[in-house]
Amino acid sequence: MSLTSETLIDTAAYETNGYLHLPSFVTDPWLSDLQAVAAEFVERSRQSERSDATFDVEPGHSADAPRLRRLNSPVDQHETFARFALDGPAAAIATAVLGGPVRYHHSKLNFKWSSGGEPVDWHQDIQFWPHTDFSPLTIGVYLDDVDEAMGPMGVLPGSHRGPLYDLYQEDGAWGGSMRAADIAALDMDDMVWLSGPAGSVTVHNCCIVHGSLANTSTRPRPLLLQTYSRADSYPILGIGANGVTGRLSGTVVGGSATQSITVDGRAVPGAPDWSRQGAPTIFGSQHAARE
Ligand SMILES: O=C(O)CCC(=O)C(=O)O
Repeated sequence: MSLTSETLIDTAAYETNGYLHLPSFVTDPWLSDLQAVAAEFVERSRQSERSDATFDVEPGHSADAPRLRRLNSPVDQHETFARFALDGPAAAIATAVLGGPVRYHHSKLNFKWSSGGEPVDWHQDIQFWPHTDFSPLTIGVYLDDVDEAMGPMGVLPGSHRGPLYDLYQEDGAWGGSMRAADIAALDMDDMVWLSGPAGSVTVHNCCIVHGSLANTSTRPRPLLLQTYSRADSYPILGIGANGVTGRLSGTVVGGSATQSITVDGRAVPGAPDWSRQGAPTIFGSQHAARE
C-alpha cells in the first residue's frame, strides 16, 4: 500500500515537533480486522497464568478477568498484524515520513487495561535500542476510542532535538525511565496528549520525551505500536533490545537496503545481511567470485 497524494503526511511538522497525530487515519476493513485479531489474543490470554513469550499480564490477570499489559511482537504472532506493518497503512506512513525504504524493527500491542492499567513513565526510546542514526520512529494505532482518562500517549514537542537522558537509576540499575531531576528541568505543561477515535495514529521520533498516565476509565486502551528506521540505519547489536526483537525484525519495506553505513564519518560498504542464512567464509566468497 502507498499513500495517495491527497493524504496529508506533514513531514515538516514531524521534523519540527518530533511527532504526528493523524485522527481516524486507519479505517475499515483494516481497523475491524485488527480489532478482531486483538480480541482473539485477549481470548487466548485466558489460558496464560503469568507473563510469557506472548503476553505480558498484570499481577491480577486471570482466565475470568484478563488484565493484559502487552501482546509481545504482534507482527510475529499473526499475519494480519504482519501485513498491516510490512505492507499496509503502517508501512505506508513509515515510508512517507522517512522518505524512502524503511527497516522494520519491532512491534507491540500495549493494552493498558481498564481501571488502573499501568502508566508508562517518561522516557525516550533510542536508549532501549540504539541505531546508527536517529531516524527510528514508532507508529501507534488506537484500536478503540481513546479519551483523556484512558492514558493516551503524551509527547513533549521538540524534545527530540534536546538531550538524550540517562535512563539508569541513581543506584546504577536500568530503570527505563527519566530521573526526577531531569523531568523537573522540562516544561511538562507543554505535553501534548494524543487521544482520538479508534483508528487514530500517532507517530513519534525515537528521541522525543514521551509516556502515558494510568488508565482510570472502565475500558482498556489498546495501542498497536510498530517501529521502523530508515533502510540505511541499523540497530547496534549488543545494546538493549537489539537482536531480540523478533523473527521479522530487519525486514526492509518499500525498496531495498544498500548495506552502506557511515561510521565515524567514513562510508562503509557493508557485506550482505547473513543473519538469517548464516555467513559464508571468506574462502567460499572469494572462490565463488573467481569462478
Ligand atoms: O503505551 C504507551 O502509552 C506508550 C508506549 C511507549 O512509550 C513505549 O512502549 O515506548
